[in-house]
Amino acid sequence: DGRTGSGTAVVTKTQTKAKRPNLYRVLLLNDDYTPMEFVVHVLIRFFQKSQDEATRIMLHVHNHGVGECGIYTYEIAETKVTQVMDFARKHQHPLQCVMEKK
Ligand code: TYC
Repeated sequence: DGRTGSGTAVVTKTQTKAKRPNLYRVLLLNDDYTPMEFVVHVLIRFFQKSQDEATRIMLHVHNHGVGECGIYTYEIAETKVTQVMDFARKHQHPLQCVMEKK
């Protein structure tokens, strides 16, 4: 009824502004040891890239040091980073995957 036990009125405003979710960029970092084919596989498996797009991104990371895998909401970005880091560790590759606020 709009009143708390303390007799204080509570006014709730209907949400009007559509608020955009915070987005995060998931990045792969270059290193000297992870095989190129492994990185391509990671991009296909965890980021739904085609063979050609995965190869393009892998070569970009190889040549520039860092590259974008995708842009996601916080929870999804965090899940991707964990999946890639667990997969790389399992195969004993030093591949690093990080997220940054867009
Ligand atoms: N630089 C690695 C090599 O020459 C390939 C590589 C690409 C590693 C992208 C990591 O995120 C990476 N084998």
